[in-house]
Amino acid sequence: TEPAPGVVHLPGWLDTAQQRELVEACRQWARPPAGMRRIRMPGGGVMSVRTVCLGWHWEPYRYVRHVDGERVKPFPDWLADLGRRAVADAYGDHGGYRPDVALVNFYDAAASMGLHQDRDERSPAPVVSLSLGDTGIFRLGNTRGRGRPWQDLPLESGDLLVFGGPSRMVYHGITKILPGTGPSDIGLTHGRLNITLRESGLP
Ligand code: MD5
Ligand code: FE
Repeated sequence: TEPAPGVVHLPGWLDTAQQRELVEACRQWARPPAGMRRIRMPGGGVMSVRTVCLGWHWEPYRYVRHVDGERVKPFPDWLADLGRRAVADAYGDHGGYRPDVALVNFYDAAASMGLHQDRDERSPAPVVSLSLGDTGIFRLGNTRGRGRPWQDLPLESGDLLVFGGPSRMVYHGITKILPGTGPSDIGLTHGRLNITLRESGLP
C-alpha cells in the first residue's frame, strides 16, 4: 500500500527466517564497544528508545564516526543489498540506492518516539524501515509541522516501510508499542526492534 506519495508499506516483507537472522544480528550489534544506548538530547533529556548505529553514529543533530571514543561498527554489504532489494520492491527500481548508515532502535513496552523529521542526512535518497517483534503504532504526519493531519499505521514484525520522494521530510514518530504482539519464533521475547537504512551523503 502507498499511504502517502513516496511512502510504500509492504506488510510481511521479511519471512520468519529473515526476521530471526536480523534479530540475531541486532543482538550482536547491541554489544559493546559502541553498543546499544539511550541517546542524550542537548536539552538534557534522554530518549526512551535504545539505539545502536552502524557505519556512522547519529547524535543530535549530526553523524559522527566515534561514540564514547569507540569506532562505530561497520555497515555490512549484505545489509546494503537488503536495502537495495527493499527499494526495488517498493518502487520497482532501486535507483542506485547505496545505504551506508543503519539506526537500530529498541522499544520496550514504555518507549515511544515523538514526531520529528530525519534531516541529518545529506542525501535525498529514501529511508528503509524494517520492523521486528511487537507491533508499533507509527504516526505518519505531514511535511509542514507536528500538527494534523496524520495517519496512524500499525507496523508489525516483518513489515517494510520505504520513505522517499515528496515524503522524505515528513514528520513521523512511534506513539506506542503493543506488548505481547510479536511472533514467538524470531528470538525476541519482548519489545520492538526497528532498523532504518539511510544514505548519509557523507564522505
Ligand atoms: C521507528 N524510527 O520505527 C521510527 C520510524 C528513526 C525513526 O523515526 O528516525 O529512527 S521508522 C519509519 C521512518 C524512518 C525514517 C524516516 C521516516 C520514517 N520518515 O521520513 O518518515 O523506530
Ligand atoms: Fe525518524
